[in-house]
Amino acid sequence: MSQTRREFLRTTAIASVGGAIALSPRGARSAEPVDGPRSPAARKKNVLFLVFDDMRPALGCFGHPLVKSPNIDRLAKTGMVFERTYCQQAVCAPSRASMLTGRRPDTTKIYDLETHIRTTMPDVVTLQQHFRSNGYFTEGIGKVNHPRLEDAPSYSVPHRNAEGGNWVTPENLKLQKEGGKVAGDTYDSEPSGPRTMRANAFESADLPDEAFIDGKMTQMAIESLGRVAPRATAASASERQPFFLSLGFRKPHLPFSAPSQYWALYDRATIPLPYPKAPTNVPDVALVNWLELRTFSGIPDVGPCSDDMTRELIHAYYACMSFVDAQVGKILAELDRLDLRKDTIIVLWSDHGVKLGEHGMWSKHTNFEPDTHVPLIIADPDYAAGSRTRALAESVDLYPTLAELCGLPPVEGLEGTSLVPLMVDPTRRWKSAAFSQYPRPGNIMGYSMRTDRYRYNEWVDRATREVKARELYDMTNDPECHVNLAPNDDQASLVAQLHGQLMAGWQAARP
Ligand SMILES: [Ca+2]
Repeated sequence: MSQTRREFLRTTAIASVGGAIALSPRGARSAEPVDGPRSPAARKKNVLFLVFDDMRPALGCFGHPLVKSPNIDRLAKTGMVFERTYCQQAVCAPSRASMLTGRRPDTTKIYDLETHIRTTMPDVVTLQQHFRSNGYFTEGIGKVNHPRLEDAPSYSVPHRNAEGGNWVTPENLKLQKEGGKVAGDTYDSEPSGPRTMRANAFESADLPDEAFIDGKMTQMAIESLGRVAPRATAASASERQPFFLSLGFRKPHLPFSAPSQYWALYDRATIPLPYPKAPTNVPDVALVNWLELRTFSGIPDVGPCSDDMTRELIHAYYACMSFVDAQVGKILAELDRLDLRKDTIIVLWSDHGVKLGEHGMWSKHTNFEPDTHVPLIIADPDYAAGSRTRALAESVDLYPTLAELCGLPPVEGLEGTSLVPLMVDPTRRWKSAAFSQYPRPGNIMGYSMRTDRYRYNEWVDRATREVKARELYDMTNDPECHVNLAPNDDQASLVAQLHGQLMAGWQAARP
């Protein structure tokens, strides 16, 4: 383990010693609403929802020692950092469908990248739709739902995407046309998509941000803010209309393409290598062959990435993190310029995390911590700035949280819990567990539970309910999950206890 990595783990451990700590900008322990909740007659707050793709919480404000994210860190200082938030399924479409409907995958029945929510839940009222039906102007730009799965009833105006592809350099555009790898029919548990040529897994180009799709989408969002600002700030209540703008970035998803100025922020030699082995005693069903990365040119079809390639891929991922961070900075500057910050809730969230070589694997599609752990920041001008919590949160909590923060009526059937009480008191008793799941071929579902101390997984035959395999990781003493303790005889009583807690499910874990 490198010095940097040890320091990071120690910092994380120290940060967790005191549990949740809320610090106001002046450093005082305070979590009371700054001005108290607004009266119903007060101006409705706007929502700016920043959605990222495959972003793990590798950010300065989450304690990462290397990633440079000054703009997101500044955003964090105006709101609350939820240090331990977990997605409900670590792949794009199921995670987004779950968050946007406020239901878990076993309710949405969306486990793949092809099923539209209106197929399985034709009458569901989505998060944005709820705002729209309560008088908000709702708009979606970029990857909010999974591509081709956008939902018209969610928006006041048609959803828009920026023009552009995954690569910008002549070398990669040529590879994409001829000579690149042909993406396979399937990878991991994902269903078939269109057969496309895959160029390199990363690229650096000395081009402006706007040459890349996320740079273009940022400009679209800035233009949109200019259009909605007059209505959102109208003096007359009859003319005033708040907005809910969802902006879905494509990065830091593969391919890791970013302007060269963001690559230049990092010294590759200082990037520590991840622990490259699967956990001892791990069942095969928990693992993936990371075919998503293997479909890119230059990546081996079998076997591990070399240490050099591992560092280059991580360097590329960090460059993408700083690239999207810079886009957040532009949007925050525009909100300030339009004087919208004082009336706008800003949310930063990612659909899931990724493995960057941990356990000898890449990308997502598992129940491991790097895949299920997501960044979440909520900055509401009415609540204490610069606060943090270690309480367990889930993506499915966002819907009831935003509805409550904006004074919207509650919605029946939501399966998350509003996080507003934590924004008032970050140290209060909260959920006893967060839940994720991931399907595998053969009608197997991996049910995963993160408690304060443990991650416990069961791989279940969905027809017979037979538990085919179990995993138990002690996240306090083994934070990188080197050893699956579930087969150990001396863990039997703990396994039995956690099994009971998993069976009781999210309903029993509520605060
Ligand atoms: Ca994703």
